[in-house]
Amino acid sequence: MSAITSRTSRPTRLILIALLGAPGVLKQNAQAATITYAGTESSNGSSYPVHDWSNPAIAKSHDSDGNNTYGSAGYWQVRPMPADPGTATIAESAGGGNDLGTSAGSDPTLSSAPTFLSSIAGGAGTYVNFGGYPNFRGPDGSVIYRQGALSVPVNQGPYNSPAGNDASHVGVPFQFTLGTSGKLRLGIAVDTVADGNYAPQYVSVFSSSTGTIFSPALTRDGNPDMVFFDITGDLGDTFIIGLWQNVGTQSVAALSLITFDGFPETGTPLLSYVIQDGSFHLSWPEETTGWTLESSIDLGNSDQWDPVPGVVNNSVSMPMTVPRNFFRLRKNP
Ligand SMILES: [Ca+2]
Ligand SMILES: [Ca+2]
Repeated sequence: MSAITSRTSRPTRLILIALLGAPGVLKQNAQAATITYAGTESSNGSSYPVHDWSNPAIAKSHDSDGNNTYGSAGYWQVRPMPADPGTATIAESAGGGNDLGTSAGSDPTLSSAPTFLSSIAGGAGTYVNFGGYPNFRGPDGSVIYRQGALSVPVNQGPYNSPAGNDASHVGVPFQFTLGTSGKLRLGIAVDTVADGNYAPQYVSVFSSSTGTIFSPALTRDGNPDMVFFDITGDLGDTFIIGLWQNVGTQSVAALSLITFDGFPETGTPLLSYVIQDGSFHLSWPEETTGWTLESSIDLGNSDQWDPVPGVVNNSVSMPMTVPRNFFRLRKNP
């Protein structure tokens, strides 16, 4: 057994140097939004990652920020009820621009708004929660509810879709606008009302600068699906979600859960060190590119910095042979 010490730090100096090395890094140029389909998580009758969206004990395939729960940056869980409500049901109509049920007098939508949104609004439809709907975990990852939904008419179109020209209709369950620039992963849970007829064939996200970005075709089988999109945008960018059903199958489509997750910060990598067996080991995240590790043995007099040799995959080990040594990551010009 060897003694190991570990510590991470993000000194102010390192950030300052990073900015000097990359002039303009703080400049916020307006850029066109981007939308990318990121994957679908499905419950299938023997595995329940969608039902367990907030439960870190259940493995997730598409969590972007590494804590194994969806909705870490914010969520709306539409109109859940006690798990065994007897004959109680919800069937309440809602106009366009509604608050997604957060102000409902009984069994309201549970929500935590992400800091990067300036607004979010539900589409016209009906809040529903009936016997036989699946049980979902609550936001605490533990309490079990019978999950409700916002059911919207799929009555716009026909429009082009992956199924073909004028092959599908669409309804809009919600839209949101960013209050700051950033990158987020949006999760949308559908096929959540125990009947695939009320599930969408596709989920889409639209922005004026990207047009409509579709998911692949979903399996409309009454087993919940959670569709993820990665979105980058600037303050004021609006994103409109669509639920699609092919011509001849269109009716209504239900939305039960909206989640937002962030991404690990990539602007300034975290430099970590470990001392093990008399060697000093420095590293920073392997996926980070564009930084050079430099060292100086005397900050006060010369401020002389030299590249550290032997770095492989953002990692280097060196013997502890000098009385003191300073290290920094410098952004490559
Ligand atoms: Ca997460
Ligand atoms: Ca399904």
